[in-house]
Amino acid sequence: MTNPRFPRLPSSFIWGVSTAAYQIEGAVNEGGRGLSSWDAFCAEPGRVINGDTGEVACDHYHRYPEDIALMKDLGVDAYRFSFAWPRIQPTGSGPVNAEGLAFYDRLVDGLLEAGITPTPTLFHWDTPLTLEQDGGWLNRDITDKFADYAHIMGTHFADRIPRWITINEPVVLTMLGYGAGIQAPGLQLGFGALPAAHHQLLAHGKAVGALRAAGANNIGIANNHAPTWAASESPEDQQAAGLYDALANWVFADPILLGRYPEELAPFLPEGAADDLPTISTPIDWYGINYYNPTLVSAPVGPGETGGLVDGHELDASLPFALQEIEGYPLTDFGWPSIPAAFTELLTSFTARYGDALPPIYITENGCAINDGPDETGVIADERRIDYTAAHLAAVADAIEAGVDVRGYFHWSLMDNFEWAVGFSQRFGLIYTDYETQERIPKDSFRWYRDLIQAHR
Ligand code: PNW
Repeated sequence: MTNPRFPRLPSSFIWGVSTAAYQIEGAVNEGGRGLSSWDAFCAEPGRVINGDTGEVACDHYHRYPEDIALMKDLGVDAYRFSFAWPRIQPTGSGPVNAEGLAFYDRLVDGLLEAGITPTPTLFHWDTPLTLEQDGGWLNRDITDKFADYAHIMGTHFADRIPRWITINEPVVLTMLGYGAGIQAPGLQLGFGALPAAHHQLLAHGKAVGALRAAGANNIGIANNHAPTWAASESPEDQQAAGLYDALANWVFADPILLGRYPEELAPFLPEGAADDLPTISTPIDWYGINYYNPTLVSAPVGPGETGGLVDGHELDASLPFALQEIEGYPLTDFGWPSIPAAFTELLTSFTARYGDALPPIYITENGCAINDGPDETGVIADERRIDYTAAHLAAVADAIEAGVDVRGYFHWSLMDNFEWAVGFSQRFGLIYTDYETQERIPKDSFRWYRDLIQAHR
């Protein structure tokens, strides 16, 4: 590896970019789309920074041809996006909304024409509002509804879509959506959120079966993983970190890859959860990892202090662990530390933990918020995004050299978009989005990524 800005990956490596429906599409009231949990959450005062919503976002629903052209110019092999369930079934069950399917027909056909492999996620957090009002992911009924939806999509697209993702980051929806109340649906159930994890895992397993029954193949999940670092060697910190690790990582991976739950979390799962493990562990073809940064965990802090901060929100001080700031590393503009070595550590830990039970890995997300805008000449010199991404790709190359089977990388994100509870304040894109004019401006990192992909051809 001679040039640190040009890490070497295998020549067969798949290069991609990622987005999600609610973060880019806009057009929330068009094409017969039903409302989602996020439409309702954004409408609650004080939930999202600046009162931002996904109502317009990047207007991708109308501008997708331009976005496909940009991806073609970028030279990616594959595009990871998500289907909005409420566009397909406006209330989450029942007849298909033909206009919703037609939008994804146009998108998928446009991608194929541009030589880009569509890699859709069936669910990236935009729960149909009707289902959310019925308990959402806390209600087991959603798992069969999700399987029906998966079957609809599989039947319609199996012949055109060669790689599928069931669910995005059940950990984040569980912890931030149902546990800490930072994202939709905004519930603060603490460990009481774990049924939402179980139902997402069960929905995943049922969807794998439904997709295959519909003729779709090459199916994975996109799970967020963060190495858990204990704040010290003390038994208290070690124990707190172990519990957090089970909660943030292994409860979402062990059931799928090993067909079992981490023991310490069993008391928080719905009764009979173990009976669902055979469905949850339906074999998958590959495993998707979203990586951003590790987490530093200590035992609960003293009275009056909080359980730590997540993106500026205080966690409940009664939790049996506390999140600590990681010091000594460069920070992205979101305040997340950049620690590429922890990415290698994460990937090798997967091989060590799962051995032969681990299918090939794809990195389904990795990226950083760097909020630079255009200078006087219109150039966006986001050197720090190039540094972050190059270093994290080098970390992937290190993991491959250490024997981890990583097949591809989807950068988060193609373009600046609606970053959930922090609205438009954080910019993760290779392309700058001007939210006034909807102009897209490729950043320096876009040209760097294009050159990097070219160099591997
Ligand atoms: C992921 N955390 O979310 C999501 O899949 C994307 O939709 C999102 O835009 C991207 O990462 C950037 O945030 C995460 O608190 C949200 O560790 C929170 C965390 C990690 C990932």
